[in-house]
Amino acid sequence: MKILEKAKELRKIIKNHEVVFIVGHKDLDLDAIGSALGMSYIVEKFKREAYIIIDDETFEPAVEKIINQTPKSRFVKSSDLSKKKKVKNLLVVVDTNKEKLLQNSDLLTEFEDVIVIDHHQPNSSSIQNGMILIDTESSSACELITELIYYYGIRLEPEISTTILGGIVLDTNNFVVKTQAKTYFAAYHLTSFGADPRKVQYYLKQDIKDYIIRQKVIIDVEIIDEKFAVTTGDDSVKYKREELAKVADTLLQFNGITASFVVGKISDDTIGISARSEGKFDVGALLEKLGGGGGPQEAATQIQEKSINKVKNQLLEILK
Ligand SMILES: [Mn+2]
Repeated sequence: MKILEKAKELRKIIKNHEVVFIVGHKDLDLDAIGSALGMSYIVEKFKREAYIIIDDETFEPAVEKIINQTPKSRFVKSSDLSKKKKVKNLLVVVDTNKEKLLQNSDLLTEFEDVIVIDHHQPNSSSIQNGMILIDTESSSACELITELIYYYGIRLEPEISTTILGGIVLDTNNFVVKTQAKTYFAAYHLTSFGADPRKVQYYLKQDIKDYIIRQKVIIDVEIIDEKFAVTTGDDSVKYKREELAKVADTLLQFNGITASFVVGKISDDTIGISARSEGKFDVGALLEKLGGGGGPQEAATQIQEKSINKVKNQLLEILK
């Protein structure tokens, strides 16, 4: 669905509440914090109070930089919600649509009114009640928030524009993945408010050790049928799910590769697969056969298993 079709209704719902709480997924990334901050500007433009719920104890470097430059009064822990609540409270979920992925997975029980603004594929465990604004065609939650900011005619400061641009740059992998005309338009609009692409690159500066770990995963790649890139992580390394996804994104950038699959240990007894596709080959449908899911272009699964090779062989079987 297109978010702008619901923009008027969204404004009405926000104005019908006194306080709006905004929450992203656990392990905040630049898209989650950027869209949450952008949403808080929209809410304040409508003269309502806005707080971002954060329970994460540690932050990845980009998110830490953003949080440190934002006034503390913008954030609230879910344990302190009652101090900020008034009679009419609204919860806006950004950058996820799954209850169990929220900063606090019990949060929904605290709110009668809920809005979800997201770009991820919904499934049976997605939030059902409330106003669900999911556009899986969009690159990022930050792109959706920028569309709203444009529609409502809200002017932004350079700092917050840079943060929101950062979310788009992260989720498109520097305008490579899921980038369409409106993605560039959002980037143009944010840049017109002074968003600084060099500062985005500073936010996204990566740890060289993580980079080397990812390169080691890439080195083992096998090309199947001249179009599928399949690679596996080291047996002794536990990978973050987003690290596997980044490797899959990278593999898609090579000539002839239409889909990529990265298999790696994500905990002692769980193996993850992250898959990416240019779109012709539906990786979501494929990974459903391995208990996972997602969209045609992005999908993942987690399998209770200790042997990476077993999982890789299962994957190869299905690919054939
Ligand atoms: Mn996102």
